Amino acid sequence: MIHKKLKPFPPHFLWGAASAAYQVEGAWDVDGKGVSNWDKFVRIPGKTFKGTTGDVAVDHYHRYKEDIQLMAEMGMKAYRFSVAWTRIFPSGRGEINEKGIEFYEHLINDLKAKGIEPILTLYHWDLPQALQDEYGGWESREIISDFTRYSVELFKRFGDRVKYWVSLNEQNIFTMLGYRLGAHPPGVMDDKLFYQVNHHANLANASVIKEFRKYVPDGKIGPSFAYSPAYARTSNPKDIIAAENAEELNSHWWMDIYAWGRYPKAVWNYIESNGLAPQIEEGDFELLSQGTPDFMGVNYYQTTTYEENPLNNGAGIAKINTTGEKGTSEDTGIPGVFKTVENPHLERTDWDWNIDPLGLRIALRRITNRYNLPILISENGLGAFDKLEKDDVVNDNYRIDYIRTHIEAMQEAISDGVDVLGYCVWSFTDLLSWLNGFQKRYGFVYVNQHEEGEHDLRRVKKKSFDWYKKVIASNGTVL
Ligand code: BGP
Repeated sequence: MIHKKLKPFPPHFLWGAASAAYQVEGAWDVDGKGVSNWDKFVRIPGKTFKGTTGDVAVDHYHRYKEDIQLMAEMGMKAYRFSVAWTRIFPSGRGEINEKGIEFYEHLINDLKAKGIEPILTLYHWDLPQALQDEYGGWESREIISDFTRYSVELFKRFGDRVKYWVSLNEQNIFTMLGYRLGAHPPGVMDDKLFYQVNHHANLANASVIKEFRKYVPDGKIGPSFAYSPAYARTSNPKDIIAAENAEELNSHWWMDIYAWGRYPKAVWNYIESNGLAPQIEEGDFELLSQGTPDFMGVNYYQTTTYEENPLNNGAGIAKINTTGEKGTSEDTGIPGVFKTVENPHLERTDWDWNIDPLGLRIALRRITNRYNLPILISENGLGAFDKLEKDDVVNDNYRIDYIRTHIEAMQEAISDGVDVLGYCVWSFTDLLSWLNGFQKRYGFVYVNQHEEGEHDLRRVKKKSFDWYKKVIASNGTVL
């Protein structure tokens, strides 16, 4: 559909950028912070690119003032960040660490003073290690009350100033990589446990949303889902059903429960017949239906194309590209269900991520059609090798192209009738990429941080910085 005239972005549109505590803060053992699962995992040899850790990350903990000053200079309207649970409750529960509260207190106040709307993520993957050791973290239902207690503390402390909250960041990714691919902590590969862990995370998500209503009645909360719309490789019905399987298993499985408190039927019956269904207890679905969100947070990076995957000798779990050597990722699948395949119509990044702006419009329309909820684009951006040139210049024209085309697609979707609350680019400063180290960069601000060699952590504005500044100032009319 071509619109003769595009709808403008709404007047208070949240033009922003996003980050996560472990990826920016550093100061991993400072001011009473406890040890998280990531603090531990990165110390296991071979787990991250060149053994990178977030011990220092980009030192945002000590340099947040400078970073916020840069955000203000850019004119940013919103900043999405996450709280490190281990700063607030070093052992996950029990005594509160006031020093941790103080840090976020200052961060939030500083943002507000500069007219930047804070968007607070409660959980962006850094689980207190103490809870993993004590009861297996997400593997136990005990996590529900501990996560709720921690979240309620933040609602009480910051609910008067923070109006936008993200509950869980990319539950689909942290559980998939943690419990199916074994690539994130706790490094497990167990399909049945994967579904059980997800059920607990769903309950924890619903429980905090339910509590949120009591403490922050005028706020908005939702999870951030990593949505990669499924395409079929051909019009062969066998490829179409493979893509439908992927859409249901990889997306509706999570978004249906968030929005409606129920699991999609086809997936439930599939996992049940394969002995993978989670244990449900009385009252679970009641809680799930009471804890529904105000918006769907969407982290969009790419679409995925699927084809038929035979049951016998079909493709299974395969290698992911964490080096930036183009073409080193392999197609992956579930035998008898689907298999991924390269899309010949799309360019790929050096990490083999498809570049597909139109896919964002498709994503936004599909979510709107199915759930009819407002959408916060909580992440979107391009990971690339940036080059710091002479006189501190970074010419990241490829990033400008990526973001521009995605903003255009977002405006098309708004014109289609999608209610988009805001757009957070991943990321503001460069930061640590979980498995890819500091070489995979996303920021508008270059940070001189590397695995090896000179790294004085200085901040350098990239070309995209000035470009996005103009986008914001013109409310998306100058792209
Ligand atoms: C999302 C995560 C972010 C961020 C981003 C980029 O899945 O929510 O934390 O890391 O992806 O991913 P990567 O660093 O692997 O390129």
